[in-house]
Amino acid sequence: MAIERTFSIIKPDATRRNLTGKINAIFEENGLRIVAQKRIWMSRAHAKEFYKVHAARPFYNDLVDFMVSGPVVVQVLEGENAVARNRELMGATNPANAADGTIRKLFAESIEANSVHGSDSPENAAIEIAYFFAGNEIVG
Ligand code: IDP
Ligand code: MG
Repeated sequence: MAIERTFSIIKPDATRRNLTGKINAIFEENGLRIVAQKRIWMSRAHAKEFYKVHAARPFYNDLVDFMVSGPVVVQVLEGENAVARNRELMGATNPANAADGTIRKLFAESIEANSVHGSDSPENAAIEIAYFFAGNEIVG
């Protein structure tokens, strides 16, 4: 299986509760390497652009408010089948539906404040990585 990269965000609900290390440990214990990482406070314009695919959804404005409510940790994760592997580790969007042991089952507060973002395809991973990181910030 090919080595792949995916884009991840540790969301404001998780940074607020000081969970960055616990979430990173789950990635590292499950074969994903953190090959880029920085803690940032997203601007509203940046958050709106990042989630523009959801602009027509009723939760869009609340989601943008939430994503700028505190710092986030943006990351590039690398490993075999990293996009799908990370989605497995994250669990379902709604923590009520997330499998035991997943990050969202363990840590999410709600369907909105669900602790992590992960790219949903290799194509989107490439777009999202380029949106937050320069090439020389990613060191495998
Ligand atoms: P995903 O993060 O599991 O890929 P998406 O459908 O892409 O889920 O939604 C993006 C984000 O929007 C979710 O992670 C969550 O924070 C928020 N969200 C999704 N659905 C709802 C909802 O029904 N109510 C409130 N927020 C939602
Ligand atoms: Mg998504």
